[in-house]
Amino acid sequence: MIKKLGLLLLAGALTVGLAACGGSDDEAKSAEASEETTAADTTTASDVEEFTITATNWDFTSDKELTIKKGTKVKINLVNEEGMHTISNEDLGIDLKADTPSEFTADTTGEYELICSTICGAADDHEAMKISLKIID
Ligand SMILES: [Cu+2]
Repeated sequence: MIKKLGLLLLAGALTVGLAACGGSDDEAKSAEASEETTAADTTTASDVEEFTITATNWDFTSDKELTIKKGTKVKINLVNEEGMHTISNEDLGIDLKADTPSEFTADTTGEYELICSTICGAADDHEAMKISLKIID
């Protein structure tokens, strides 16, 4: 009688153990699924504001004043219509090249200056290549 009870307890413990395993598997799967959903959501176009800057010698032909709402994810592209230009701003972590878009989240309000970071001509011409980027509340 005591032996049988022991077996029953053992069987019970095994069942609980297996059930727990099954449960955690399901949890892992549903966690994976929700991660995939979240990843897909962050890449939707509406979530990222995209700008394209076009540069010539020695000016920008696109908007030279950009205004972005705080919290926005931003993607900036650069097209060199003439010459070789790159754009940077250390505070925002922008290091933009013609074939490499730069992405950042606008999380600190303020006025930033994006400058041409390639010496693309005479100092006066090169230094005149500036874009103002405002991050507002
Ligand atoms: Cu330049």
